[in-house]
Amino acid sequence: MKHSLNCIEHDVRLCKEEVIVMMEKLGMNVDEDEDGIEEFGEEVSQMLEKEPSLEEVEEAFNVFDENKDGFIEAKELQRVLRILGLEKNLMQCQRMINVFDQNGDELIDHNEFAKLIEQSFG
Ligand SMILES: [Ca+2]
Ligand SMILES: [Ca+2]
Repeated sequence: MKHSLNCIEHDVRLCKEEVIVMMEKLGMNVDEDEDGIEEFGEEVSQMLEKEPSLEEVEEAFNVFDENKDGFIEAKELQRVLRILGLEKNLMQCQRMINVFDQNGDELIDHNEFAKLIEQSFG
């Protein structure tokens, strides 16, 4: 159990590296007509450069939380990863969410997201 959790955490960290690479690529190709990607890219790279402030974490959360219900679900994570060029199936996204889901509702709330940022990017 412990072992598999470590693997998942490793997975998440791998994803972070992939995201950074993708953000760099996006940074070079932001003249596409996809509104929001440029802004999203800036926010993510700012987030990665330094300790994110509560406000920045909140902004990032809102990027993920497409339907604005205050929770990030697997589908929403999948959507953001897809924007970044990472194809993950729903089960992989759910697994990533479950690593940081502390109250067992299979969703990431604001508090859990803040911890995720801390652990993944800190
Ligand atoms: Ca949501
Ligand atoms: Ca939760």
